[in-house]
Amino acid sequence: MCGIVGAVAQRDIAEILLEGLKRLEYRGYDSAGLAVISSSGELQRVRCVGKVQALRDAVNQNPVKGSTGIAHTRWATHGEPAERNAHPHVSDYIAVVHNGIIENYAGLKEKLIAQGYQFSSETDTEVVAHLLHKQMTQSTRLIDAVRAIIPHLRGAYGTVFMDRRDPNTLVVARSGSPLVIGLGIGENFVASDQLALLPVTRRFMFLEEGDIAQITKTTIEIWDKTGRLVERPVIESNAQYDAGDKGTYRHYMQKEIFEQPNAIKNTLEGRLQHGKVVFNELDNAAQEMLKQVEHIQIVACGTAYNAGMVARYWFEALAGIPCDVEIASEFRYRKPAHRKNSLFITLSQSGETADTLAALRLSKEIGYIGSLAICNVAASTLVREADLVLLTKAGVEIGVASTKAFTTQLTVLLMLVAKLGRLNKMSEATEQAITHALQALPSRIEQVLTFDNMIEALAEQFSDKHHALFLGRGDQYPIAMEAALKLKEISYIHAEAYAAGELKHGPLALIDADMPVIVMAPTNELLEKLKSNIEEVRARGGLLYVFAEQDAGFESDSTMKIIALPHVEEITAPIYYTVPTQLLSYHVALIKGTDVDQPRNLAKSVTVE
Ligand code: HGA
Repeated sequence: MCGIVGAVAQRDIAEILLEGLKRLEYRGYDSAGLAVISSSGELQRVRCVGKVQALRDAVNQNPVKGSTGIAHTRWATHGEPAERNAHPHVSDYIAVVHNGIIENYAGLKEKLIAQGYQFSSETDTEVVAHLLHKQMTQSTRLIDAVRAIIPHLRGAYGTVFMDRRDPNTLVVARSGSPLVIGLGIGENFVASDQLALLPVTRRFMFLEEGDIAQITKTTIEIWDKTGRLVERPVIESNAQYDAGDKGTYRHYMQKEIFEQPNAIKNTLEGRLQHGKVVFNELDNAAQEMLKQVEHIQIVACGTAYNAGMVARYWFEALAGIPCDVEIASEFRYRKPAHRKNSLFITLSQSGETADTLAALRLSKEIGYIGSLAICNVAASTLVREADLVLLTKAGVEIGVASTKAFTTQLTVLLMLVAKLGRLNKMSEATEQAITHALQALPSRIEQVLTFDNMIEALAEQFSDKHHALFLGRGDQYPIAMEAALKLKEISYIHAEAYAAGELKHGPLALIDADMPVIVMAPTNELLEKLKSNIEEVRARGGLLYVFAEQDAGFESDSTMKIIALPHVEEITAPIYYTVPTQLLSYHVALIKGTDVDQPRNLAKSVTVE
């Protein structure tokens, strides 16, 4: 989602701000802007709709100079993407950038208008700028004014404030939206994501919920939510990010699809030993707690939710542990009932997903036996707040449509199934079957990636379609859901997923030659049932595309195209069958000419609810 970069330095910082925003581009946004205080105390603001490159062009036309400034990429929540709504928002000498939503902005706006403030945007953010300006008439220091207005703001936000009359100071506040301070020598920085600041520093302080900080060139003071002056640890980051690093690939998404064998290898490394799953990060106390688990509640959003849905089949079938899965935005407002000895599992690539974080916080009130986060970002809020953490080692995922994060989440989940299963009543033989299948998985995925050309040719047949139906049974049903989501996200084709047995209860009415039906048909005990469902579609003139094993007994003809894949172990088939559907969505999107890495209206790391 939107990105924040700020700097208080001893050099011109326009280029640092622009480069920082560029590095946050992958998160998805619709407009961008910056404000820099000049040496004579002027506020120079440049904003535009569109990409950071457009902002850079505008800055080249209207150069800004100065050593203190703030910048922002906006993903609109209140007010259309337009220059007037782009951040920073200004109230006389105050400038503000903001991630998140001020939920009570309407009431505040009404009062401010009654007091004579004029609004030039439809955003909730502009309310904060005017409110702070009003408060500045009673406070001498920016920090005092910020502390005075924060209790009046409801919602989730990460905010950076600047006063052009005090060009040596930035004030930042975090409540529900991440902020990190980057430490330099004689200069300091702030951003919503450390990746933005890697060209200028590797030393970071991560703000915690409710923190307010005052940053100058040489000092950093942080107050926690109780108003106490606190120290936050300085972390040396080894994060990697090279904006130009697509190698020979056309898109980050394509690169990330092809990185999956390695991402899975890294995620497995050191965790499979002699046919057993070993999580060194879970200490004795954690193991004792896991022994008590009688039920699992998984909560996540989007692709991560689909991963949770696959895990439900695994937890129940392989480990014998009842498991429920729920979308975080539903769970958090549903007043869920308490369950005895239930483990609360959250999944999130970024670890900053607002709804998932809120669900995790709610789980602590409900009284789960403990919480466990599966996440790709070690320095994220989710990782800090969960009792137990299992990291995926996918590496930075830039494409908005998640690929390697999904398959590595599934990899960790399957290891967890083995771990919890063994603490329950799973046999050693089942654990060995799981570890064996996981060990073989990277090379299996390498094999399936060689089908890229064939799937590229297949994609031609989808690009003029407006709808598509994905079918699966058992643990392939959530893979059909993920495949449909991927096609929607990047090709803008309307796609739905159904459990194949559900077809005759409604969706069969949709079948005609314009509705391609894609079937996930690995060899397993449900294959015969699935074949009957396929016949139901054929009998009604449907056009089928079936992903199956070479010897599954299917033959291509004019109504059915078989994509015959090499053999894979049954347990890991959901992970393996995901890959060709990722390639299919990618190639359809290429043919349609969409923005594959930053699809319209979408953002990575969904930090608003
Ligand atoms: N609500 C603000 C900021 C939006 C945001 O944080 N998006 O991720 C706006 O609409 O400008």
